[in-house]
Amino acid sequence: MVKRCAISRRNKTPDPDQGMWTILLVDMDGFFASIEVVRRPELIGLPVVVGADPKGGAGRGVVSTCSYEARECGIHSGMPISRAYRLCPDSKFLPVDMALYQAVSGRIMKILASYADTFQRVSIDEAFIRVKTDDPEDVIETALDIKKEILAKERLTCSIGIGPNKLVAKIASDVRKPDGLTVVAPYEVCEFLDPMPVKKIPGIGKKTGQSLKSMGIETIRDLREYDARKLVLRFGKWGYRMHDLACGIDRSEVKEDRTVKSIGRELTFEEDTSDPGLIHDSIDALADATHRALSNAGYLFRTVSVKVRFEDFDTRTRSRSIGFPSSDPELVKSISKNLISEFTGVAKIRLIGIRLSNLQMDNGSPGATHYHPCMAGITRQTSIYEFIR
Ligand code: TTP
Ligand code: MG
Ligand code: MG
Repeated sequence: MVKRCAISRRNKTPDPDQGMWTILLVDMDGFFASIEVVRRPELIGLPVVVGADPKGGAGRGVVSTCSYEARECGIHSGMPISRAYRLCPDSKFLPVDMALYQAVSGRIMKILASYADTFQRVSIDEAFIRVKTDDPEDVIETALDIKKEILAKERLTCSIGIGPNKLVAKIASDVRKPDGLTVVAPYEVCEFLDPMPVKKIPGIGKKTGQSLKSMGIETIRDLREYDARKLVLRFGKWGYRMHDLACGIDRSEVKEDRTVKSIGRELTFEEDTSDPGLIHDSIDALADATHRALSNAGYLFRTVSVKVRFEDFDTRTRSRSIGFPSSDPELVKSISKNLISEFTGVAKIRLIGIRLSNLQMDNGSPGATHYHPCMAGITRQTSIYEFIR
């Protein structure tokens, strides 16, 4: 049954190269929280929440992550910090120390890259590793060595998914956590994916999930067995890709991405506000902080985006591009103010953010630095007081 899905589809032949390579996805466990526990061993075994200040339940902002002990109380990333406080007021609540996490991430990425034929960092705590072997014993040994080295050097655990392609490795990495290792051989792919809900496939979110449900498709097997032509009629090209993924076919390559895509900063107000003066000052402060990060990294920008989250959590973004690469902080400010003017006076605002993208290296900049894998696409959330006090 398993092989049939990959081989019997006339128009979907497996990648001829697929047998030679194996892909690992390494994802650190409870990353920010685990790093905090390493520097404060007295927190071992306790619920630890990293994120905004809960202020006795009245705090704003969100949970960045939490330890597995805190997860047992129902706390998770992205949850309002006030809710996390209500669920487990005895948790140790700690602020985000991004500089520390980036430094640890940089060292871990170096370790991971040393095991790879090709390496792709995906986020601050996650990377794909492609190794040239399809011998499961070899790959498992590599995975165990990676785990041992990270544990010995950083005292942190990770979970690893191993599969014939990125899709399978990614889904496998999440099957057993923390400190998991899940191996899916090419002939096991359909058996592995079939029972899972379709939302396990990257790109299938709430909306697509609902559309698929209305078509009677709930599991990956339902999707795989569905007529691909009908999916294309409904979803366009994405329907075809979705069907491929449900069959365990993913030809996307592990490739090193050495460019920083964007640099952003955002802040949550202490209280929802429609005060134009406060919004104006905050934009100035955010623009300065974002610009500082941009020039420290040695980049120029072409696009400025602003993000606004209203009191009801409705979130909007607007962007404007200029015809030339710039490093001018005043331009960041003026474009941002212009873009945000559409949203002021509408409703109270909870959060604002500025992002600079379409970046290129500023080779003439004295502050130019080489790419650091931890700088890609980072948004740092911070308290407004850090900027305007
Ligand atoms: P994840 O790998 O998604 O989560 P995690 O490492 O904390 O836990 P898991 O064991 O489930 O992998 O994210 C990596 C880090 O990114 C996380 O430690 C904190 C940060 N992060 C946020 O700041 N906000 C978020 O919403 C998420 C999902 C992550
Ligand atoms: Mg993680
Ligand atoms: Mg991750």
